[in-house]
Amino acid sequence: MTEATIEAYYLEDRTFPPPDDFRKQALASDDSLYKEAEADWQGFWAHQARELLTWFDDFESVLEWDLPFAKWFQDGTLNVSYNCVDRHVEAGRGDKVAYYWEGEPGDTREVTYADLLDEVSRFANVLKSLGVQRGDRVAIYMPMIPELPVAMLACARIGAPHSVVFGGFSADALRGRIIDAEAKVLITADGGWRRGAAVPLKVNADDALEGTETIEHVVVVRRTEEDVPFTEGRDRWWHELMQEADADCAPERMGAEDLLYLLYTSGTTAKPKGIMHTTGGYLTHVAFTHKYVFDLHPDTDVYWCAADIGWVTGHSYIVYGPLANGATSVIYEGSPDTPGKDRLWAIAEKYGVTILYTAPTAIRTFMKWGTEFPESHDLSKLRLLGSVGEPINPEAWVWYWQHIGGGRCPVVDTWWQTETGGIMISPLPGVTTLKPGSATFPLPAIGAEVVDDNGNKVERGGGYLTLTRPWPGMLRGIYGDPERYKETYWSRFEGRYFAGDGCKIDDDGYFWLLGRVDDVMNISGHRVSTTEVESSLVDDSRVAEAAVVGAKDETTGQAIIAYVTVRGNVEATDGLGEELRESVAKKIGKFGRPKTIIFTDDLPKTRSGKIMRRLLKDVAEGRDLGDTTTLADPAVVDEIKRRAEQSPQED
Ligand code: 7RM
Repeated sequence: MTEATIEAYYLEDRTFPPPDDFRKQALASDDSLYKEAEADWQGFWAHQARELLTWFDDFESVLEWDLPFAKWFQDGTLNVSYNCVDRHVEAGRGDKVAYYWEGEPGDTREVTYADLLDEVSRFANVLKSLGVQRGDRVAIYMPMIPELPVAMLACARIGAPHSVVFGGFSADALRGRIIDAEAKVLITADGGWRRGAAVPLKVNADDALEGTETIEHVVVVRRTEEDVPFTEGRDRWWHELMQEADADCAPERMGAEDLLYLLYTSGTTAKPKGIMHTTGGYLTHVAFTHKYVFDLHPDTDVYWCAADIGWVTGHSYIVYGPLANGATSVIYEGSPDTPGKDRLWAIAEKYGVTILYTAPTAIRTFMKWGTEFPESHDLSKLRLLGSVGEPINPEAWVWYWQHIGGGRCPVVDTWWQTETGGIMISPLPGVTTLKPGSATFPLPAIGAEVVDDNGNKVERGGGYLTLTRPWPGMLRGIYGDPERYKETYWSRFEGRYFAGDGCKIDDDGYFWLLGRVDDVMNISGHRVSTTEVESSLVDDSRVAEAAVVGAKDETTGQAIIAYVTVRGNVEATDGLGEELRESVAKKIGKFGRPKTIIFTDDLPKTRSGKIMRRLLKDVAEGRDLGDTTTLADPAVVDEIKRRAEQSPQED
């Protein structure tokens, strides 16, 4: 199929029903899950909890809901590491591969469920020997190596909540999180490989620990084998401790509502929020969604979520969901362009990946690099694709479907948040007819509605996304700050969880996520979504990526400033800028026409790949830049500032 045909499909507003052969083998191929959930949504979750998990003590209480505080399966007991590891070994699946791991330099490891049981048990004993007790918090700051899930599961085994801090975060960010959680032990590594260079994790960790008072020991995995500073008494090598450790460690009987982990996420203030996730409900939610959204056939699928475990996507869909379901997954340590821009496709081919879950920003980067990279590998084993992290523009969706999925794989666009714990709005690939760019419908048992400024339900049209019922994976609060929890999520609309996302419901009832509401612009009284403008810019096949901000403007309130990167062999001329402005005006209306288009080689992104519009807004409004420490590549902003000064402005 040619590019021109794809464009034509998009213009036709084509929909994608599940392909027949996909539907025939799918776990869900009709509306029965939705029906069961609608008849009794609490009963539905209780059923899933019992079907998908192994409980030490069954629960009687399904839900205690004292808005906004939920308790799921309160009186049940279970252990997350037992559910993710032991029971698969006990069922005779010890030799099954849990993780095919590949390091950036090309070294590989196969970790079976039996290996996991051995290592998790040993490391659980290591933690105990270092004085970690049930309820103590453990900080983890590691590269994407198998020891990372082992460390998380070992914490879960002994009932010590973990707080994983993404390895790309700075020493300052790590320090703040350790202080807030009052962590007792820190687990890290000498370093990790990224674009051929060693990320100095241990050096950062030492820096972070200056000014913290609670850490008693630091456990260090040897990965890059570079010399690192070592503090006698406090610091211990992982491999030495593991050698001495006993390989038997009985999993703790945990209450369903015991804290499983904290994960810090940025809000609108400078202080990150420690999002709390607990045991039974969380594991039920991630196991259920991982099974049905990805149509997981654990005996034949090779599943790859290409996120970092340091983000919630990795917690839920690399570690807890897939392991609870006994899946075989791929983990890759490094950068997608090392040694070449085909690295992901080489890995997918090598392991026979059948399910791939990644982010729109990655997909647009692959588009920019060109189709020759995926085309140079056999991706015919792929049968399902997923997207998460931001709205996916229809053009990227169709490109992913065509050039990665070979036009045969459903694409599940999954909306959720750190706070929701697991996927909330998404297709079921054997059931749902897809529309490129829409996350489609709330999953079975999930209550999601769009409301207007006054909190009135919007049946069709745009507004704010809210969640109307508790769900088992929901955050239980913000660590140490119940007031902020109420205020942030439960005070804007009475009785509803406020997600902070704009959303439009179309004539067929499909949900279209429009980005954060803080990104909604107001141009001469017209509400324009940054996403809508971005989407129409990237519709042009010459555009690789676009980020749009509303900058203060004397006459129109806000003016639309668009930062645009073009595809490989396209020249970024003033003429192209003019054409793009006109084409947006045509698609959205004159008020949607960007005042300025600034061409740039790259966009400022957080390390999880979200575009930092706040910085772009600062540039557009000529302000000094605020905090840039969460940027993946700080050099990008200087370039953008230079380009902004040179770009023609139009009214
Ligand atoms: C999983 C994750 C949450 C925010 C959320 C949205 C945006 C995520 C989608 C999406 C449109 C999607 N957790 N978001 N997925 N927007 N469509 N499929 O990303 O806490 O880091 O971010 O991400 O704005 O509120 S997160």
